[in-house]
Amino acid sequence: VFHQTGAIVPQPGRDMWTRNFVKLPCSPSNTIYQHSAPEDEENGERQGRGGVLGEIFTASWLRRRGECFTFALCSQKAILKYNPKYKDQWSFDALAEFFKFGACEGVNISALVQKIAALALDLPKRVMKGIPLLQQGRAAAITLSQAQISCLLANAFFCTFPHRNSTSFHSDYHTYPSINFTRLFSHWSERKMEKLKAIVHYFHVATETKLDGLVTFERRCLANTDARTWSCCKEEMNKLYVSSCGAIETEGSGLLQVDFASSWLGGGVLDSGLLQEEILFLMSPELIVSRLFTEKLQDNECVIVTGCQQFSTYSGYGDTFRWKGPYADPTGRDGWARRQRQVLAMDALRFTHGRDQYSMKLVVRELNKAYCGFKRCDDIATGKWGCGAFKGDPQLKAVIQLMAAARAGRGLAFFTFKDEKLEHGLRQAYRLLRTKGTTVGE
Ligand code: AR6
Repeated sequence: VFHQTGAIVPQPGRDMWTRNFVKLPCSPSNTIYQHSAPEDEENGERQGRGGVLGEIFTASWLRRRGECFTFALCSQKAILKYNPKYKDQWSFDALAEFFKFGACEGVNISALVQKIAALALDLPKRVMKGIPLLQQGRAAAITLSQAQISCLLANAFFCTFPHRNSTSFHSDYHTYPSINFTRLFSHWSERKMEKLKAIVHYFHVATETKLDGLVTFERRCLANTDARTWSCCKEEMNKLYVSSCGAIETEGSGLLQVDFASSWLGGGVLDSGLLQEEILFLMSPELIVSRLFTEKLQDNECVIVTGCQQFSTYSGYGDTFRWKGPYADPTGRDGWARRQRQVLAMDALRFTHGRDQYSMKLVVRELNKAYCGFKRCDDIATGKWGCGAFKGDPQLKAVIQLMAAARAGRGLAFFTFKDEKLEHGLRQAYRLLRTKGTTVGE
């Protein structure tokens, strides 16, 4: 909430350990937090910080005493203390390898880990009110401050979120994406190293500067619209800009930027995935917190995030992806102190056999998905949505998005990502549709 001085302060409230809310690590109902006392309580400074959260702090404490523990080991120890069940299952080789460098682009990693621990410990002060889940079938929005998000992500770094590690059908959160960073720390690869650079850089900025804006996460659900509704649409094609140069996040700034999402928001961002969505989440890690509370998207749903900040720049894609460096985000803020950036996460259908996608039922599913995100929004920056990992037909998907935008009364900026054939084909098709005054229904 906004304090009368204009400062943003956490909204008071109470802990909610129920099925409609995020179970927070610091909740009095979190038994693992309550039961495990730190082992070396001689250090008075840690007293009162409680349970395993205090244990995280051990890392910095040991460092000051000059004990020869590596930080990777300390972090690992803290994480396993929270998750004793996984002692023999989780590996931390990627984290250990990353920590071997000691520094990343001038940031001392050990010192930073200490700060991330302190940030994680701040949770009870920063998040005083239960965070409601954005559940399937319910349109709802949550607004968090950037300070709260950084604190929640610091907890995700130390894997402290309870009940979030099991993917079993019977577990509380089996329809939610993972949030604890476990998989990011295991199974070393070049990709993981680059990802960790982006994450570590985010925490560096979050602990060194005051992030004082807000971010809103809105789940949208579209009421049932069937093929008949679409065939009655009288709108003609709206504005279209097509280019084979540029990318959604750069040339499309100021527009509603489409995230080629997974129904599990963020897809493989906390694992090995490094496609459009994962890269977007790494450049703007505040998006990762959406995984904490956004249930898997259904066919008629999407999520719009307003206000996230970009912290890094990158080059390459997939295996060639590299974290390039810091990004000083010049994007202005709206009346709610949110960055004027809107990201629309919408998941296309994944096809194994390409020909399946031309069935009207599936075309309508894609039309509805796009329309759900496009309506009541700004003009849209998009591209080959669903046409990489998900194997969609770029021409069909382009026309689907054009139709959804027309029905929503929005213009489309379409970045074909170096695909000149699609660029020319789309221009031609568009010209034809415009000249003939073809409607969405037709
Ligand atoms: N701007 C414009 N176009 C881009 C950009 C960009 N920044 N980056 C990539 N493209 P893909 P999908 C083009 O495969 O098929 C993730 O794991 C590029 O030509 O990411 O919907 C998600 O989590 C690329 O081939 O989207 C999902 O699980 C094409 O866009 C899954 O992938 C499609 O990008 C979604 O797969």
